[in-house]
Amino acid sequence: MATLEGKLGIVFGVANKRSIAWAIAQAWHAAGARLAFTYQGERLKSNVEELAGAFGADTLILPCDVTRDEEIAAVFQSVGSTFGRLDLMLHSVAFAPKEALEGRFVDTTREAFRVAHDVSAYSLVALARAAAPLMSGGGSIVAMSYYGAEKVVPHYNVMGVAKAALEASTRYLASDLGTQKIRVNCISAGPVNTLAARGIAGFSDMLRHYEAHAPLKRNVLPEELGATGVFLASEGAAAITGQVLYVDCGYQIMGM
Ligand code: 0WE
Repeated sequence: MATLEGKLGIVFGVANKRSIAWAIAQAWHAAGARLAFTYQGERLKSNVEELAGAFGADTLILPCDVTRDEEIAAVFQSVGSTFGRLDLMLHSVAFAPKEALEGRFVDTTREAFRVAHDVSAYSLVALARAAAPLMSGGGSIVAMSYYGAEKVVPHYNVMGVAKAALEASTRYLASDLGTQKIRVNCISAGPVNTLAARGIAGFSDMLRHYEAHAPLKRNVLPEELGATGVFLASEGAAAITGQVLYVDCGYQIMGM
């Protein structure tokens, strides 16, 4: 495995042990990175403290609602004074109101559209802008996407449009930040049974559909997303920026 020895990173989006953010954080940590974590709301504070606390009692754990500029500023203030520098950032944050992920896309309200884009896409721009001044030796920013950004997946609806904005933002950020040796990429993951997927009608049918149709005839494992996260953070990916990497057992290449 590539080494991230001496690298300093921040992880947005751990909710519990099943989170993709946690899988990538564990892989970054195992490769030698020192990490800071943020949590969204008091509800998730103890989960993140219990998980990230395993990396040492001095692990930096900070609250961050990514829709609040002052909370983002406070996070990078703390990271700056504790780490002095930053090399890695993981964005694994998304939200659309539940009603928007049911029924027809055409019925998406202005408010659901705004919230989905604010939390799931604009947040990458705001976090990248705040992280960049700390990435004095260059850096790697990784964001999580999904196939619904490019093709219609039933009920993914406004989240698909927000992921399309996230992927386009990745390209514009990669262009702006390339001169500072900061790379920005997306991992487009196949479906994973996380808190975000729980309660989505038909999710287990979707897992079976991927098993039947993906070239590898199975679903992606969280540790495989971790390994891709390590690759994108490593020197092996030094010439890769602005890309969407499909980690989906090949599902995305199929036409039928
Ligand atoms: O990006 C996602 C899910 C993100 C998500 C999940 C929820 C559930 C709870 C965003 N907002 C909410 N809001 C809630 O209230 N995925 C890639 C997983 C996912 O979600 C789907 C999928 C897949 C796959 C929703 C409908 C159809 C497919």
